[in-house]
Amino acid sequence: MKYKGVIETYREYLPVSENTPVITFYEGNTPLIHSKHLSDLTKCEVYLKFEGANPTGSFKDRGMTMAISKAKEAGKKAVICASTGNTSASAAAYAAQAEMDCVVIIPKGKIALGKLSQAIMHGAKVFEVDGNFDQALNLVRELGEKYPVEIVNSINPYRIEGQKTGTFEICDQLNAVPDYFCLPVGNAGNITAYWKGFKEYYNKKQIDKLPKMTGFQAAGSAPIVLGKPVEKPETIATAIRIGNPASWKTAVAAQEESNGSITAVTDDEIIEAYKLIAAKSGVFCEPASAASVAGLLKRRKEGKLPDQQLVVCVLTGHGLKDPDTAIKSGQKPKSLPCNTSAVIKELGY
Ligand code: AN7
Repeated sequence: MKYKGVIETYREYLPVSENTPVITFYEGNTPLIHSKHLSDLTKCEVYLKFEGANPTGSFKDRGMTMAISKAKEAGKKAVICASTGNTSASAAAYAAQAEMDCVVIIPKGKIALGKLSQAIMHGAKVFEVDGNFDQALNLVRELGEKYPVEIVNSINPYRIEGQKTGTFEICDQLNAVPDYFCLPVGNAGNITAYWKGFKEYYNKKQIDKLPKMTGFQAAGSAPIVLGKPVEKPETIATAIRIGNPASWKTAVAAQEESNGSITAVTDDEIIEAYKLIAAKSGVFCEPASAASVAGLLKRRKEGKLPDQQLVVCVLTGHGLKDPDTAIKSGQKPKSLPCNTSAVIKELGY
């Protein structure tokens, strides 16, 4: 069967009609990968949902196919977003297919190189500002009010609608519902979307239980954990360098209703998990994505997650998005003369 993308596959769950032009890169249908290594390590059954396999390399594509299709349906000529990188890459690509203008506001110097290259190549009008993501999003909100540009950040409800489809896929792929569902939390759109998706699938009797929503923020950017906005958020995981999440309330609701948790992981824990997932499970995700696994390992260590649970960690973006952090985190290649004995000597075989 030919896979048709998020909108066609989940049409009955989405606010689209026959008049909605479908702007798609056949996003979704991403791999759910069993990790033997992480399962052994945690005494749980751990699966990695690799959202980095989406067409622009992150989960944002699920929401963007909806947001851009609905903007096109409404006759909008331009879209705008603030971004820590992935939203802008996705918006720029979908806007290109829709033949719409895309305006991108990014915090100066804090966007991973891969993401910036995408926005530029897809022809977005990219502006960097002296400010963080939260300030950039305020600017975008103002511009969206004053000018006929559609905001495609996750404050756009169609983004949430599209992103919830990740839930349906996971339950169908597993043929079960995870006990614990781990994911990074930045602007908190994704945890909001996933929880909505689980509840909808439950109400439609596609599943018979709900998971515990287990979100993780970076310790230097953990407003929900601290219970107050962080004015100067910092973390190596630039994707989630966000101090005042737009979907704060719905993230807390997801945590409370699911009897889950939102806690913090340090940059060191993030980088350790980032390297571990790549080296031992063969999946290369970006640092922010590794917060889900870092968090799982931390909660296991703290005794806050029992044995033998079915766990899904969402890996939200591809490792190639941020080559700088990869190169800095790993071993540099060693220079050798170009002959066999030099290589064999190094290997010690
Ligand atoms: C890889 O691109 O906010 O909690 O502007 O890129 O739904 O915000 C990205 C967020 C996790 C956090 N993992 O998701 C943006 C942006 C990756 C991300 C998140 C982001 P939300």
